[in-house]
Amino acid sequence: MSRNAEVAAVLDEYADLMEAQGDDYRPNVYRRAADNVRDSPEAIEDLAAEGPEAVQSIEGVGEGIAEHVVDYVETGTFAELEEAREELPVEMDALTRVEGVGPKTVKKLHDALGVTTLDELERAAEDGEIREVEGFGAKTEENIREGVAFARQAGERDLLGKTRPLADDVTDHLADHDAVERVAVAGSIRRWRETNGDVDVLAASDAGAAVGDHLADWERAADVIETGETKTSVRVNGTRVDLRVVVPNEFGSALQYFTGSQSHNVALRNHAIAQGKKVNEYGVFDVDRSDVDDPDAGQRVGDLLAAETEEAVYDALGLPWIPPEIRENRGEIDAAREDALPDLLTEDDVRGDLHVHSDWSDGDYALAEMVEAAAEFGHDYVCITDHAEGPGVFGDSGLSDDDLREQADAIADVRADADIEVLHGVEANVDAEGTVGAVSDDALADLDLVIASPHSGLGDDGGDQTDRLVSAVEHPHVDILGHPSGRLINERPAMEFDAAELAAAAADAGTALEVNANVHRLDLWGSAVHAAVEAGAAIAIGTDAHSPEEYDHLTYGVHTARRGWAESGDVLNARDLDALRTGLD
Ligand code: DGT
Ligand code: CA
Ligand code: CA
Ligand code: ZN
Repeated sequence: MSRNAEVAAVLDEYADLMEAQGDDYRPNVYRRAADNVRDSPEAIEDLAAEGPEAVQSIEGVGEGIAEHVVDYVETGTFAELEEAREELPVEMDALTRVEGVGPKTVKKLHDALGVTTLDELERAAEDGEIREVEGFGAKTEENIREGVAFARQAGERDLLGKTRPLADDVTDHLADHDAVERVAVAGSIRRWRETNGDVDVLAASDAGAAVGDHLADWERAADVIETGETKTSVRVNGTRVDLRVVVPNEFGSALQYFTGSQSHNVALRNHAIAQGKKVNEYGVFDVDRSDVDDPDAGQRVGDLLAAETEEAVYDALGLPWIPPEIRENRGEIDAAREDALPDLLTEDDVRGDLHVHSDWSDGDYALAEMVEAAAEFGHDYVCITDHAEGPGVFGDSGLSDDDLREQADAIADVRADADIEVLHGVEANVDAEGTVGAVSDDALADLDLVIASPHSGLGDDGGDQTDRLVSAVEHPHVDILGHPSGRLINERPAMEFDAAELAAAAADAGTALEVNANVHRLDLWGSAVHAAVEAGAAIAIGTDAHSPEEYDHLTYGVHTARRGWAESGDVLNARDLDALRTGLD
């Protein structure tokens, strides 16, 4: 397997160490290089073997960084990194995972208190030592104490944005083998859960051992954890991949079982028992008419009713097939029994993207490029929503009233040449008081669409943030509440809020709640979307694209909305242009 992620992590560590020492410029250069190494389709060790010039073919990698990479690939380190580690001997990666703790904070706490690990940071916070350090207070100390617990869990589960493509690569690799009759992704990835403990893959074959070996022999499999007839586990890029191989005529029941969720399976089993049936990974069995106590029968007890396909498994239990996204034991079995399953949104239903950035704020591409890419993607319309000025991650790049007026003219020009409809919106900040700013109400009124998103004061005061979000959805010019919780998965916890109360307020105000499709956010998520759908609030799926390829994130947004039982009628951007405009008035 390639070592790109490992090399990128080392470049990031070195960037942090330089930043801790007060270097303001080079860290960003190294971080950009690290991102590009991570995303490069070429194996970094192959490039390094050719020498520094080959490494420099990766964008953003200059001569100096390329030499470090070559040294690192050959020897496991490079001289400057060792010096920097000696100067500040801390577990930088673990410590900076704590919300609000950056490299400079790490250095201050190291120099003042000798903190080098997450455990030591936690102890210092619990013992009240941090508040005594200059520049820190009791509140910061409390935030750090809370952040440590979150940082511990973070990193244990992988983002769907990493595991989903990996799972697809694994299934492609397995499908190449002649003895494989069927192959499918199972587990939490098939349910499109936003984080995953591992990659579960199921294959149908009569030659289990050969299929297991085929996975173990995959060039990207770094470690082989176990291998055998029915189960093989390997590690790819730090992620565990579990393969089960079953006989073809039990593929459906195995797929049902290994898709989960565990609580869905428990509920399904109880439903089966109530009918005198038994369901497990080997099939659905009628156990009324057979000797369930036969010790030789094992799990395959009674008359086999179904096993080959998932549809047949559910059908044998008197149920329609249930989409994996909603197999979370949130009422789907009752709904299936009553033939009242939702007709879930599909990607084809989505007509446009309502959350898109250009180089007018922090995007990297011109208006015309983003619009053309939206048309190529197949959208009927796109809404440009650059950041308004105000606090947030985008510094000084936000738009003022004047900028927005100027942008309106630029969009009119682009619209004239575009194949699709181009709407003009903005993404404004919602501050801790629920105020939408910093542009004026008049400027907001002139726009086609206004997204209000929390970017500042995210849970700083702790406690419930429902009021703040409700006042944003009640703002007369706000059409969409963007990434409502402000979470960054594994990095920053979601704000606390009452999903049902927010949903009711959004439904009353006619404001949509966003499913932000960025894989670091997926915000709102399944259960909160479900609350919105139940309350009759509209959902808006936005990719938050900052570049053309990010339009592809739509699929994550759609499947997340499906986890919340959303139908096309619930979704603002599943409407055609006329209906959308009516909704935005
Ligand atoms: P994850 O990996 O933590 O993201 O979540 P899952 O749902 O992929 O769980 P995993 O990988 O442990 O197992 C895959 C599926 O296999 C799980 O969703 C249901 C089924 N399964 C595994 N172990 C058990 C079990 O002990 N009882 C039941 N009922 N089902 C299980
Ligand atoms: Ca799993
Ligand atoms: Ca597993
Ligand atoms: Zn945005």
